[in-house]
Amino acid sequence: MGSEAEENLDKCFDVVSAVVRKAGDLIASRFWKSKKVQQKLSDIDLVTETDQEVEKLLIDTLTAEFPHHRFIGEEATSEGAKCELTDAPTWIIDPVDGTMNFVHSFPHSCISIALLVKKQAEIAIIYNPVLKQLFTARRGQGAFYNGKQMHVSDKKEVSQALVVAEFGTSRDEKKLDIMLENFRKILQTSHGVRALGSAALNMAYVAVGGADVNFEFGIHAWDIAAGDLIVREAGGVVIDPAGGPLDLMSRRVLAASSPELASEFSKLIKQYYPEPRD
Ligand code: LIP
Repeated sequence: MGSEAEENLDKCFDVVSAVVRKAGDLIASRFWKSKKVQQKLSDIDLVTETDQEVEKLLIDTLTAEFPHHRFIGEEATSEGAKCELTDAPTWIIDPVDGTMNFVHSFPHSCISIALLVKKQAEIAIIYNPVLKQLFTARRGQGAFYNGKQMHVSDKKEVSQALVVAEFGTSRDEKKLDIMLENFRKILQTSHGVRALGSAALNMAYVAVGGADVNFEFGIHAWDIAAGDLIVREAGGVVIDPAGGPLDLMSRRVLAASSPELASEFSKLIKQYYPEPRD
């Protein structure tokens, strides 16, 4: 039998797995219908009623079971809640990552949720309820795709890599120029680049070995908290795009199947530092 803390994490995993399934059913039931959409920070940064309802369902359910836990949720933050990570057990939640895809019924959206304790990720789930793709990880216990253990690819060189990257949800001209330059360099040096519109699923695809590198400037903690643990538990690396450790609040991420690939890729791309930080 494990320690009390381990048993508590077991319970956390069971509770969150069940509520993610339930929330996924809600997303799936609305997926092919038209949605009520509102704009957030730009006309390509959207929120729907489903984003808000799913976040509420997740937070209400987890609060009822674990009243001392804290939350960083995408929608609560956009309504003014503080985005503050402390040592307390904290769930970091993106209720619908890939909202633009959800709005258009492009079946590439997911729930992304991670539990951090003392700022260390312990549990991570990414779930695309339309294609029924469930990616899970617990610290030290490996990463799983629909219940089967998964591993990153064996790629070590950019010339052999398939890259997933996004332009993101801002229309900032400076960022657009840097990204176009980066896409050009990646197209000239790698096997190809894909942009499917969900930061969390991009990381999950690196974890499952479908893609070899993912990077993005402008994401938020809720886009990458689950993907970070899932990629690392699948044997990959997650770092700052300029090299060095990932800073969850920096709005920058680079995930890769090997340290060699991450290092070569980080030297290839032009850097961008989004403001403000989370
Ligand atoms: C978005 C991602 C998108 C990424 C953005 C943002 P949202 O999340 O799905 O792929 O480029 O940076 O993170 O707003 O749909 O939850």
